[in-house]
Amino acid sequence: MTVSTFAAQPYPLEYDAARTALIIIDMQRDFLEPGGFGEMLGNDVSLLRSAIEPCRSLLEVARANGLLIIHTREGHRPDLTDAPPSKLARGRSAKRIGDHGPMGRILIRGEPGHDIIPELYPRAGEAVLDKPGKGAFYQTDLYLMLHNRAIKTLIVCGVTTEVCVHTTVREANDRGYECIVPADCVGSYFPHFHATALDMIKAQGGIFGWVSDSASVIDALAA
Ligand code: C5J
Repeated sequence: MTVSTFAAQPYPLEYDAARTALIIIDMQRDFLEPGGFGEMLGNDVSLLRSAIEPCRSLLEVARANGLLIIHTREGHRPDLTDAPPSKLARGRSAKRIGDHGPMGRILIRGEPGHDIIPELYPRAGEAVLDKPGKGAFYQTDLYLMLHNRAIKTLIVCGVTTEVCVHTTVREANDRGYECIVPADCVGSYFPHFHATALDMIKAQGGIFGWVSDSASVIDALAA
């Protein structure tokens, strides 16, 4: 075991690269691309797109260092049997999950908008985890994947900071994982939620985890 340290808040985080995974949450075309579902709902997707380049740099270093890499996608079966009626009804918007959107059926597995953006596209051999909920542990085999590789530390990136990233960090924290979130590798349509969500993670001595930045995490992994 080789112990290294990530510079982070509220204090440096010790980790073993062999027991560390990079998890990239929901960097999907429908959330991030102009013309997608996110923009159709009136959101400014540039607020999410700023996370792409830092994520790409971190992904490259994680690949070079042999970290376990897991990409997630939020979405549902075409027949919507795995989508709670409350989620389908939410927002009362003109377009809902399963309806036809600019990039195919919205948040449906196999549709173009559901897939991961080209900049961060998974390589052969990297795990892609389809999740029906916000948290990456909910109704997936993520726990099994991490347990079988004796993973202890999770570097959590992706979108959106206060929704799927936060839910996953909370789920991971309750299961005993130490999560570090590079602030520039996560994004939200709501800058104040983004800032507060990061503050909440590192508050009270790191109640949910640690907050860092891509440069610090990359420096540590590449050292
Ligand atoms: C994610 C969402 N990925 N905002 N989903 O955060 O509904």
